[in-house]
Amino acid sequence: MSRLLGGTLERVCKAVLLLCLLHFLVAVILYFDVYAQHLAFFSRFSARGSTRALHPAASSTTNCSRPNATAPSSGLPEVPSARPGPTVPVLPPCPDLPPGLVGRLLIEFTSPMPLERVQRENPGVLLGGRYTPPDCTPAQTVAVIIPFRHREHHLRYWLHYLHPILRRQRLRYGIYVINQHGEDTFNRAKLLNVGFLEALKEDAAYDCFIFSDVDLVPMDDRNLYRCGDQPRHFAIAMDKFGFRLPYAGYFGGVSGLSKAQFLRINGFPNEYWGWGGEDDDIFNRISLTGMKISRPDIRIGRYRMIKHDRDKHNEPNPQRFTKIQNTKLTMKRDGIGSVRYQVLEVSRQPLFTNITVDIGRPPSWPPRG
Ligand code: UD2
Ligand code: MN
Repeated sequence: MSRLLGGTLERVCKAVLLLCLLHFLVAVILYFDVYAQHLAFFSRFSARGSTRALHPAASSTTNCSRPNATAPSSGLPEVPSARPGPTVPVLPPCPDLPPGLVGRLLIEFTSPMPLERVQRENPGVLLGGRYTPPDCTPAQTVAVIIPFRHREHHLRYWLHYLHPILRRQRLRYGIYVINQHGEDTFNRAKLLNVGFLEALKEDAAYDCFIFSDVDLVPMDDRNLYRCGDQPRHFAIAMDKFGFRLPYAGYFGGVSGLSKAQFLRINGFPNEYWGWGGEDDDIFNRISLTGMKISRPDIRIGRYRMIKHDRDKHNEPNPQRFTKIQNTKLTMKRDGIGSVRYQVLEVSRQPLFTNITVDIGRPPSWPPRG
């Protein structure tokens, strides 16, 4: 009897032991599954971290205290999660029409604008004035080139207004201030050529170049700073011209060319010293190569210019009228292929890259052509 009882007890014990073992096995399996999920979760985070390191501006945060603040929600489709493996998420292409644009903007140049304030307002902009949208992949990489000398006051307003606009436009961009060294006659177009070459040295990915005066701010963020299949003129309706195009062939202020378009016209002329004419020469180059200029809608292409006096080293160029008659002859020899200059300093500031350059001085007698 006791033997029978002992046998039953043994069987029960074995069954219990087996059950325990089974339980333990299930627990182990479940544990590893959860652990694997955790791993995937964390590696997704660290993948984002490394994207930030590669595209530092991706760490941008929305600062709603600044004017023209971006709405926190992007309105873009959710990025598919990287489950189950620890893969880097692929961001969707940026939409053609960026969500969250404001439209017409209030632009004024009376409130004080210390650089520290502008830096505080733009925490998402990375050293050198670089930015990459955190939530989508832009089709282009845009270098904004600003010809510059002694206009720090204008530059602060420009940075204050343009950084939030360019961010809202979901651009991957960099800002290059090309600062003419010395006090010789100013040469805007040559500085723009330098900007093209130097920006490409900084990042070979640039494929769109926006050339902007330092004193011009768009009044509407739907005026998208991108390149198209034709060279683009952005600043078509300025307050100083009564918000109208001053003449049909006007190409001054702010313009944009893709890398291919810029090379096709041999870049800009280097031989326009002093004020005026260089923008007409660029217009001629575009027409002579059979391209057409594209423009935004007149209501969207409005700009405010910061009032200023003519700089004494940017006096009207007396040769400009004859020079613009000869673009056809000069554009082959004078352009991006013939620009000579010396970079004196490259300094990456929080909101822009400053490149100080010696571009020489005008010849003491008028060059041929
Ligand atoms: C007009 C055009 C400009 C150009 C120029 C003739 C407009 C709004 N702009 O400018 O695109 O065609 O005529 O050359 O019509 N700059 C300095 N420091 C100087 C001088 C010039 O930084 O001492 C830069 C700065 O970016 C400035 C730009 O060059 O915005 C054009 O010079 P400007 O503003 O003195 O001449 P403006 O307004 O007549
Ligand atoms: Mn101006």
